[in-house]
Amino acid sequence: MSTYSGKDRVFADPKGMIVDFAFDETVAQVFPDMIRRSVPGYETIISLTGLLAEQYARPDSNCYDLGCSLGAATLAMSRRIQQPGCCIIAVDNAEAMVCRCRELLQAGDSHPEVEVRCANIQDVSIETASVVVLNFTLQFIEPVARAELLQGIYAGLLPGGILILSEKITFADEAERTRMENLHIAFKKANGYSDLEISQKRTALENVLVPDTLEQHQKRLQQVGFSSLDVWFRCMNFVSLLAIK
Ligand code: GEK
Repeated sequence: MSTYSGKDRVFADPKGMIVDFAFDETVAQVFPDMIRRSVPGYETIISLTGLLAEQYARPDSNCYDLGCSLGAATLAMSRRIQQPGCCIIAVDNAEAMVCRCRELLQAGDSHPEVEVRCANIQDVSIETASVVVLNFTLQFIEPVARAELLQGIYAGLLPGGILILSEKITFADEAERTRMENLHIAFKKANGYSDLEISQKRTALENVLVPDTLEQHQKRLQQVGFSSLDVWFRCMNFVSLLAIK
C-alpha cells in the first residue's frame, strides 16, 4: 500500500498543454497536502464538521458526505457521532479517491457504520438524513444542476436535519473579488506554491470549478426551502453555511 502522504507537485513543472483538472491517481496521492495548502481554514472546517454532526445527528438516521474525496469529513463525523444506529454514507465519483478513502477508513476504528460508494452524487437518493455534508463539492457540479441536487438533499433530510455547505465563492463586486483572490494567492504562496503552480492550476480549474457568490448560495438554499441559514465559517473567498430544514 502506498502512503499517499506526498507533497503536491502536480503543477510544479511547466506543462505544454494544460488539460482540465481531474481527481485522478496523481491527485489522490497528494490530496491532503493539496487541499490543506489551497483552502484557508480547511482543517478547522473539517474538525468542526465533526462537532456539528455530533450536535445534529439523530439516532437511526443517515449522515452523508457528498464528494468525500479521501473521507476527511467522514472521519471527523465518525469520531464524534455518539447517537446509536447512525450510518455515514460517503460518496465520490472519482475511483482513485474512493479506493484510497476505503483504505483510510478501514484503518480507523469507526463507531458509526461507514459505507463508501463510488457514484455521481446527482444519482444518489438521500434518505432519512439528519446530516448532509457538501464540502467543496457543489462548485464542481454544473451550475444549472445545482438547485436540483439541493432539492434532493432537502427532500431526504428529516425535519431539523442539516446541510453543511462549504464552498469557494466569488464576488459580484469586482474590487472585492480582486482583493479576495489576491489574498488567496498570497495564502498559497505562503504555503510554498510557486507562481507557475498557482497559474497552471488556475487554468486547469477554469472550466471545472465554477464558484457562485454567497448571495447566490443563500438565495438557492432559501428557494429550496431551508428555514434557517447561517454563515458559520468564512475565510477570504471560502465559506461554510449551516442550513437547517
Ligand atoms: C473534503 N469533501 O476533503 N459526484 C461525486 N463526486 C464528485 C462529483 C460528482 N458529480 N463531482 C465532483 N466530485 C472533500 C473535498 S474535493 C474539493 C472535496 C476540492 C468529487 C471529486 O471527485 C472530489 O473528490 C470532490 O468532489 C471535490 O472535505 O478538491 O477542491
